[in-house]
Amino acid sequence: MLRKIIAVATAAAAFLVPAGPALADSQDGIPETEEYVQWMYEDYSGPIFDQWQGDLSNYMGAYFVNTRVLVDQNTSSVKNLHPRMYVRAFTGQNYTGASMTLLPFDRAENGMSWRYPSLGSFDNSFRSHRFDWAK
Ligand SMILES: [Ca+2]
Repeated sequence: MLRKIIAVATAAAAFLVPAGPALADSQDGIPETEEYVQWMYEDYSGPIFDQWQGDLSNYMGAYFVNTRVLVDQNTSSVKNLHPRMYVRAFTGQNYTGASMTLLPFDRAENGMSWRYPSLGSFDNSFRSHRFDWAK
């Protein structure tokens, strides 16, 4: 009987204890590891939209944190904080249109980077994004 109680208690404890480190919180306004972060203005300034890992096929109903400002076609600087995955940002919904690739965090090569303080012709154009394991 005691052995059974201990087994049940152990199972309950295993269920309650998190399996690993806490995940980053999307849309809490804090840039964290494995997030794709968009800012309304250049140089990573102004309203912010931080999205942990998951893809977004459109930005309908997506607002910069603590604002009533839509993210859709309103981004002017970006960072990819994922250490291994690429981010592709698209000018169309559902990953269509022209796209720009961000390298994994802290990487730069061949004129590409993990961050862009301004977006040139892509300014105010992004409408979806996804994480990819390759460029
Ligand atoms: Ca965050």
